[in-house]
Order: sequence, then structure tokens, then C-alpha cells
Amino acid sequence: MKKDIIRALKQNVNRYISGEQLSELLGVSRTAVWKWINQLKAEGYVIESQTKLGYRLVESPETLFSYEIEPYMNTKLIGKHIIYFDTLDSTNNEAKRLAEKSFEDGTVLIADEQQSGRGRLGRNWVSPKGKGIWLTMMLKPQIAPKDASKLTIIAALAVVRAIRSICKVESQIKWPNDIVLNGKKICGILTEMNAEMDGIHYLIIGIGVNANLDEGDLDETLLDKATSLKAEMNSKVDRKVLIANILNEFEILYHDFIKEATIEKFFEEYKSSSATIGQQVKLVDRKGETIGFAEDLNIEGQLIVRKEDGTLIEVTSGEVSVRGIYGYV
Ligand code: BT5
Repeated sequence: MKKDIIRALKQNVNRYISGEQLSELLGVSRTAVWKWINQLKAEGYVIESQTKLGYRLVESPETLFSYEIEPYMNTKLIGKHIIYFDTLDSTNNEAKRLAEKSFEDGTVLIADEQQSGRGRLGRNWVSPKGKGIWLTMMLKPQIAPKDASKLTIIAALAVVRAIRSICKVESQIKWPNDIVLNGKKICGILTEMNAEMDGIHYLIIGIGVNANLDEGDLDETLLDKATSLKAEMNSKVDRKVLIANILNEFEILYHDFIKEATIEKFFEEYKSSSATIGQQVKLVDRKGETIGFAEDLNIEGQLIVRKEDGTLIEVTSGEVSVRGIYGYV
């Protein structure tokens, strides 16, 4: 109902829509309309009411309510069910809790703030309130567990495409799960799954985008390697539109990917978005560090690295950490 009232109010920007019109449109009484309007006001919507004229929407809150994002979406699966939280420990944690009960394929969880946002291997992810996009997509893909990491690629491409179309800038993918802009990290992706040898029970993709973070939001150790879209572009990003675009782009890519569990169709796009190919890299794993040159990526999403002794190795994400030698990328 809220969604319908908001849609009606938004379609009549700068104009009043009468209580009677709203009640006819929505099939509820005028008193019910009045109650919904009051609820919306309590949520931060600025709505003018005039006795004879009706209601006029003056301002919407920045809050990422599903009904604020949906008007910009055109998906059939991803985000058909969006659950918004003011605050959470982590959207990926919440997704796991929900998955233990039951969930609709394509459900998206969004938090305005994460108290314990997570990166890979228990690392911390800074997620201040009202400044970023902290979301998790919950999926039930019918693919083999070995192909699951390719969904990180799909998500990364969706973010790059969405940033291109909304912010008109070209971001790049730092293998395997970072998006960088001007050499600094603006987004991280955390894909996790619950699977058996031959099947995935559920898979969750957490995406964190530093949309409108200010310098003070990142601690000093991060300042030389992380940034936000706002800081790089000198203007604030509309998080709702960017979220909708990420979900739209993800669905298009996911739809193609899921048929054969291959990234073949977007392999060239993936390679040309790579910030890692052509860089000197340091591979770090439990055994130690290896210096090499990132020559290419293969269709499995592995990084092909020429070691200093001239041999080529295929590096699988999750096995090693890749660091740039001359800076973050
Ligand atoms: C990642 O891990 O980059 C995955 C981050 C995923 C975050 C999303 S937000 C929604 C969902 N819910 C969650 O709890 N998580 C996901 P990794 O590659 O391990 O990078 C982590 C490292 O990035 C940290 O150790 C810091 O060095 C750095 N970092 C932390 N917060 C950052 C931020 N906001 N922006 C840029 N870098 C950050």
C-alpha cells in the first residue's frame, strides 16, 4: 500500500492529489489514506496536506526503503523481495540467518549501516550509516559449487556497468573481488555459500559500495587505498538509483550466466575491465610470498601469473591474496 501511495504522490510531483482520488485509486477509505500518509510522514517523508486540495509530496527521505528503490528497477527475480534494515551486524550474516529458515530466490537485504561488516577471511568492512550501499543478494543457483566463484565476477561486472551508467566513470575490477576507481578501492564483494559436493543450498553475494563516504569515515590506514564515489566525483551519488542499477545489471548477467555456468559471453568485457592484468603482483598465501606479472585471466576466472623464474601459474581466488607492488592495485 505504501508503495502505491508513494508512486501516486511521485507521479503528481508539484501538484496536489486529493484524498478522494487517492482513496479511489487505491481502493481504501479516505481515513485509511490519511493513516498511511501519517505513517509516511513519521518515516521522514515531507508531505503537505491542504484541506481542499489534498496531499503533495515535497521531499522523500534518503532511506533505502524498498518502495524507494523499486521504481528504478526492472528485474523479474533479483530484488523482487527487498528487506530494509536501519542497522545490522552484517547483511551477509542476516542472509545466513534467514537462509536457515526459508527465503525467496533473489531476495535482497539492504542495511543503512553495518556494525560488523565483513570482508573475506574475517576482515573488517567499514560501513557507516547513510553513506554507502551495503547489500546482500540471496540466490539458489542450480550450478556446481566449483562455479560459484564466477558469480563474484558477475556481480563485479554489474557494479562496473552500473557505476558507468550512473556516474559516467570507468571503474575497474581488481582481481578477484574489488572494484577500484582512480587506483583506490570503492567496492568489495563477499560471496559465500552453503553447499554439498554436488549442489548449492544457497549462495549469498554481499556488495559494499562506498557511495558517499567522506574522508573521515575511513581510518588512516585505509586512506591511501580506499575512496568513495563522492570523493572521486565531487558530487553525491543517489544510492537508490545506483542500487537499482546494480540489481538490474546483475539480473541481465545472471540470466545469461546461469544457463551454462560460463562467463564466456562477457569474458572480453571482464578482461577489459581488469585492473590487475599487466601489473606486477605479489601473491600471498600461507606458504609465503611470490612476485610475478599478471599476464591474463582465463575463462574460469583464474589469474595467469608469470613468476620471476619464467613459469606460468594459474591462480584461483580464495587461495591467495594479490597485492600490487606499486601501490594498491
Ligand atoms: C571485501 O573483502 O572487499 C568484501 C567486502 C564486502 C562488504 C559487503 S557489505 C554488504 C555485505 N555484508 C558484509 O558484512 N559484507 C558484505 P576483502 O577483499 O577481504 O577486503 C577487506 C579489506 O578492505 C579490509 O581488510 C580493509 O583493508 C579494506 N576495507 C575495509 N572497509 C573498507 C571500505 N569501506 N572501503 C574500502 N576498503 C575497505
